[in-house]
Amino acid sequence: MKTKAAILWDVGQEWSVEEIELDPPKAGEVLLELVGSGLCHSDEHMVTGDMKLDDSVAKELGLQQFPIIGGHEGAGKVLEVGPGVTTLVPGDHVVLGFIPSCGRCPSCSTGKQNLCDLGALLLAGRQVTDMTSRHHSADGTDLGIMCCIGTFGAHTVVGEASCIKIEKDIPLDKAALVGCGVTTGWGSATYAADVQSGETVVVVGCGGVGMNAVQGAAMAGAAHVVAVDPVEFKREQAMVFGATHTASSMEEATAMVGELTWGAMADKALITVGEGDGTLIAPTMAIIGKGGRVVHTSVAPINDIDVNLSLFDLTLMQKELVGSIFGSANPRRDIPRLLRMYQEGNLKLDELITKTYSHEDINVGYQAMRDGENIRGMVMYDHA
Ligand code: CXF
Ligand code: ZN
Repeated sequence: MKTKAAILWDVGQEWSVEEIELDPPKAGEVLLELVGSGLCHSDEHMVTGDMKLDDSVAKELGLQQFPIIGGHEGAGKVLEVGPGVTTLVPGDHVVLGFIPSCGRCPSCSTGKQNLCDLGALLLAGRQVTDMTSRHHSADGTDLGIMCCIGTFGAHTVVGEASCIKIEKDIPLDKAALVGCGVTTGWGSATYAADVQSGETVVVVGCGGVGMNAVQGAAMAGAAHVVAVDPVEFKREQAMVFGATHTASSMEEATAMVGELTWGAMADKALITVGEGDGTLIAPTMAIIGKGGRVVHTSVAPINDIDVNLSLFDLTLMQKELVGSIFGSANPRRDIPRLLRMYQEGNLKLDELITKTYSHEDINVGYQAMRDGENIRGMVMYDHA
């Protein structure tokens, strides 16, 4: 079938919205009509080249990252299922998890679906089922798909492992956000940081992920949630999502946390800035106290290895620095769970969407993200 998708032909270019040819689903795959897609910073990492594998590495692994259909925060309806699909039928509503979860690998079978072995294919851009492409440009070029899903297409074909079935009365545009930003932020606070009631928590960076870390920390009962962001609008919004205090810089936040805790400093800090940066580690480790934990959720440039960190302080203050992918959450449990919380009025999703854009205006949406205007922008597809 023919459909439209936003393609990144190479690093440094704009998203190009084009008609593409989409093959029918093969074994273990499903064809979806998507409602739209969140504009997450991780797709921007493809544009800047921060997530580009070295050519030699890509060649060795037999991967071709570009051209690629972006997008990894989507939801939609199942139109068709391929042979052997057992858990979905046409008409089902699904959220796409940005990490597939097969349910059978060692990680999935031990409650760590965010570490599913199929995640190894996240940057491969091909179908998780057989490493080939169902998506092709008008001139017949095979197109990769971001995170094995490519939600910048109005339709897509994905592996059953990427689909989380949800109730049909949940608005699909809100549900889409739970495929990445919401679960990543909320899980970073509740699972990775393991925020406990009464704790002091600092969230560094309040975009689509950080805002949900604020929301998760507040929900877990933190006494103080200090939201740090240089953008005033984001600080204001953080108060709506449960922050108790805001700061525009780490210096300001450090002084504030010192006062709030009578010098004990924070129990937990979460790094959720749009682009991970090794120079942020030392100031964030300094904002937590003895036995505290810093969770690193941001995606940093793929080849960066430099970090500034006081190993003296790490040892003597027995601090922890941990990474977290997908908020250390289990997509098959947590996506439906978060959506249930939304339906019952206990999780904010509507307030996350600052602005929606037409498919054609996707680059306008990304410019707004760069300019700090959006908590979450979304592109919405016209299926009329
Ligand atoms: C990212 C993590 C790295 C691969 C792409 C998706 N997570 C969320 O945006
Ligand atoms: Zn994302």
